[in-house]
Amino acid sequence: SNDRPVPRQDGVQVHLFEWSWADVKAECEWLGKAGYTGVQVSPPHEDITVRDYPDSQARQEPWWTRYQPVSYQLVSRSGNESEFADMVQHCRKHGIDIYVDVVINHMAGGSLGDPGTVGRAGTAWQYRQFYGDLYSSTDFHHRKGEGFSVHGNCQIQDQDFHSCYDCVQQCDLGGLADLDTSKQSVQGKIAEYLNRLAQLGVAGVRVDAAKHMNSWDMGSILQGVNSSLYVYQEVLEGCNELVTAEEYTSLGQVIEFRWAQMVFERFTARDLQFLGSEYLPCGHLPSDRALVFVENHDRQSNCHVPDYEVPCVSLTVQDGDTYKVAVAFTLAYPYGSPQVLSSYAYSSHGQGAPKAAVHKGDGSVTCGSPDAWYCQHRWPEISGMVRWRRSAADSGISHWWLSSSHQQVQFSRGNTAMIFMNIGREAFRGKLYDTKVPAGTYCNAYKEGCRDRCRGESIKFVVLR
Ligand code: LAG
Repeated sequence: SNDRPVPRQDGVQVHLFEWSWADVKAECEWLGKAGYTGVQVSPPHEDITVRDYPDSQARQEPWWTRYQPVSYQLVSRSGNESEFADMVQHCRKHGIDIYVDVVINHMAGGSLGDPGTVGRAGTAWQYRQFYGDLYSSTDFHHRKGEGFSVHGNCQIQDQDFHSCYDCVQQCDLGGLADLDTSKQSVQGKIAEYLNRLAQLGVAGVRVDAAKHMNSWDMGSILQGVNSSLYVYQEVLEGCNELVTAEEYTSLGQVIEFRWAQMVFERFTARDLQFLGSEYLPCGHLPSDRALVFVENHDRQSNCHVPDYEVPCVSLTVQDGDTYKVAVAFTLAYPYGSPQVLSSYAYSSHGQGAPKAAVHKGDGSVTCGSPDAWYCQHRWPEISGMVRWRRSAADSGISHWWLSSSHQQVQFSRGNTAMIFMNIGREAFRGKLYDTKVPAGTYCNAYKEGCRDRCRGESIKFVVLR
């Protein structure tokens, strides 16, 4: 049984990818007013530092250093522990929960130039041998003889997902030192880290690479963790894989990647038939167990970058209007807990964040300027739909209508919220009369953004006889 909290159904969280604690803190008042309810921050633990990375004049180190823990000290590019704690407390005052991306499946592997032997906070480490005095060699898996091996452990290979359950959870993920999470002492150290975050006021955690940890081990870890923590786990399930998302649903929510896949397939095919949670490929999780998005930071790094050979399997910010409509649809649809990505342009897989801060200190932001932060969460099409979702509260879908071209969809949620989507070229000729929404003047949330009153475009519903 699961007594862990989940976010309110009409809430929306935003992943402020690579933002500093000072910038997140400065954003929370705006977020609270806009109707957001939570922020996922980048991993706060001590990570590796790399030298000689490309574009080091304009950019910070590659974003992926954050997924290589050296210790659980809260020292990262985003700031130190007191800045972190200050952010958490400040955001709470504005009704914004902070969710932490916790990387507990593995420890650092290194790469790019000299990986260095000390982490960002000065902790000495050596691949698979020791990480300060936190972990030593016996805390890692040593599963020899499966696939190719590095320092006495196998490396996860694509075919393992369909043929070797234990390899997925005991071999190394992309060269990263795989913790033996079946060991009680390892479980205890991870639980201690999560409890420390909860004590600082953190409301939830995204469990990175959860599929690569056994769900029983994960359950044992969570047994020692403060029960008010919201948990959502990254289980990147493909069809017919041996490790399934369902194994993790009793522990918390699971990231429902099949939502992103369904949205990508329908919008790319420009055919909106079979749009919705009942059409997810090879099954779907119950709504209160699922976290959904159109894209995440990994997906953006796979798409439209010349140096990466992984296929693009989601819409990304580079898809322009189609992306905006797909995000709006995700926010309008009452399934799962939605997450919006707020990122920056990257033209290669690992490209780091802009060096300039988001908040300039005079109250203005650098969002949208070339080579800077996108701030997708502030776009009117997205922040307006955050408000729309709140106004729809917990009403279900009614009056779904699909045009014969399959390029136009409309539906209502209760008697206050209605959406018309058009991804075709012809003008929308929806069945405007077929709704519970009474005659009156309504705000076009998609155009208006999140402002309190409707100052821009309004839409009039009249009764036709
Ligand atoms: C995740 N979820 O399961 C994260 O969402 C994803 O961003 C992480 O990969 C991954 N799992 C491990 O936590 C990212 C990058 C990788 C990067 C890794 C560690 O997508 O490219 O690997 O973080 O920094 C990098 C190099 C690899 C190298 C590895 C170890 O790119 O070539 O083998 O480091 O040295």
